[in-house]
Amino acid sequence: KKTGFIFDLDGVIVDTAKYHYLAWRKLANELGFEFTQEQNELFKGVSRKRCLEILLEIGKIKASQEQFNRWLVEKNEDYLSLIEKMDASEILPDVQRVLKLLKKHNMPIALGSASKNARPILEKVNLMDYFDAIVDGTQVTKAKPDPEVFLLAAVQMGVNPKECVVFEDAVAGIEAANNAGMLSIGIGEEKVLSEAKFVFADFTEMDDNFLNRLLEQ
Ligand code: B16
Ligand code: MG
Repeated sequence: KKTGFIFDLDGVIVDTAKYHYLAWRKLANELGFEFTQEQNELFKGVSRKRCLEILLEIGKIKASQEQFNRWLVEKNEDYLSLIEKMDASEILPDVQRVLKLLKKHNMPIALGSASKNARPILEKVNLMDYFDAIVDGTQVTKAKPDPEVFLLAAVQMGVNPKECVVFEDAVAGIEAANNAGMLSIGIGEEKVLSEAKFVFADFTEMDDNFLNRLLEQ
């Protein structure tokens, strides 16, 4: 029996949140208002479109459909230029140790991300080879906390959802994992990710014993 392991991207494998933040802040400033790092917390795990809706609510700005779509493109172009030079040095601590241990035990591994830029990012940081399945924002119609992204990852790995483990940094992502009937593991702060079955500050806190127990569950 195999356990499937699903990784979120932003905030779990790499910290792209800082680049998303810079791109959203640039747009906000152009539109004449401030966008704080604290407000950026609301954007984690949330789709690009929903992020822009929230940003415009913060700035109290009304937009036509055409303007809205133009700003979406503009933000993404800025984001893409910011992540252009990303490399393996931006992989978060001990991510490779965990991926290697799972690979050593032949466990299926999937990505479950809301980002439409997930593939190019995995390529830049050179982690593509670890993944048996990649489910991203180009394939799902319902955003986290809907379980769609993780259920699709389970299908693509050929594993029962009840036998999947999800690593997530966003509240909506933990909810999505729970809604999928999967074991949710929060990466971040315990008080924020209180709905998760287990929480670790980062992968350096998760030892091989814990991982080995997950393989056997
Ligand atoms: P994009 P994840 C999410 O990635 C980010 O957390 C979120 O801030 C972002 O808006 C979303 O991807 C969409 O990203 O604009 O690149 O399509 O955490 O689900 O890996
Ligand atoms: Mg995330």
